[in-house]
Amino acid sequence: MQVKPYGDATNDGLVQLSFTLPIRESERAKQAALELVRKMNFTRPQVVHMKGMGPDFTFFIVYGATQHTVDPDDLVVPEREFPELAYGEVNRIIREQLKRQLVVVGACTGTDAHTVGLDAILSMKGFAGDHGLEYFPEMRVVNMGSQVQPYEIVEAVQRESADAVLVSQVVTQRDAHIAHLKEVREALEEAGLRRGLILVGGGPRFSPDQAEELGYDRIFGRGTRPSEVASYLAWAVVNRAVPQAAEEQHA
Ligand code: B12
Repeated sequence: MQVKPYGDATNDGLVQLSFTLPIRESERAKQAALELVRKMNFTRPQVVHMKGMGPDFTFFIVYGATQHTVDPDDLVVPEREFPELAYGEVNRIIREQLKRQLVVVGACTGTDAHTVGLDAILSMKGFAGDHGLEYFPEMRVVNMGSQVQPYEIVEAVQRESADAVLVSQVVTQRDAHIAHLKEVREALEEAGLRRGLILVGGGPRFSPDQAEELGYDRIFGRGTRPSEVASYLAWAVVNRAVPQAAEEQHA
């Protein structure tokens, strides 16, 4: 069934857009916002909010109607490759497969100082009603915090005999998140540590389909819950046969 956005009435196609233009707040700025939205092929545009952001910028919220429709049943939706597991299952799989704790090193790399997302995944307290990885007795978590350089991650992987590395990137200006994730992967490869390691990246502007391009095993995006990451790690222990290399390090 074809569907269309719903605003005031079914199928009116109303969409809300927000953006900032690099011009001073004025009637001309408002007209520019309306014209821009018309150029995007929205009809009946209305500026419902306009606010100066300092002397040279203006923020807008604009409503406009789209003519486009979409049939959700026609889409090919990527399936998640791993099942979501309960807390006990995650612990059991790790215990039975590894016969020791899974060692997880987590860091926010490069210049990025946003640690809240990484802590949400790693810390005992967790996020959105889920406990973080530290809560799992079969995991040992080393949280390196923010602005960690790739060589420091390499050292930590060697020192801790890590099975998994979790890298967080929140700032995306000039694609810094992409560059920083690649730097970590390259440093691990150069040190001969990539094979047998579960390499996971995450942050609000990533999506799982970026894993291949970045050379990561899994990428998590906005709103990730710690239980999803725990489930993935348990799945990866079984399906990615992590551990040949790691087993040797732990021996
Ligand atoms: C809090 C905050 C800060 C705090 C950070 C405190 C801290 N200790 O983390 C402070 C004040 C220090 C800060 C500083 C800056 N910030 Co700031 N900050 C934010 C803010 C408001 C919230 C971020 C947050 O905590 N989200 C909550 C967490 C739980 O969500 P999350 O990070 O998305 O994490 C989840 C997922 O993404 C995922 N995830 C994240 N990492 C990982 C890793 C793995 C392995 C996995 C599996 C999952 C995962 O799981 C998490 C849970 O679901 C955002 C705006 C926003 N509303 O998002 C701006 C924001 C991120 N900041 C921004 C900017 C620009 C900055 C500064 C550059 C500002 C400046 N000019 O100084 C500096 C940068 C400092 C630096 N060197 O990094 C911009 C980034 C813009 C961009 N596109 O890059 C944002 C988006 C604000 C904005 N709209 O402009 N910031």
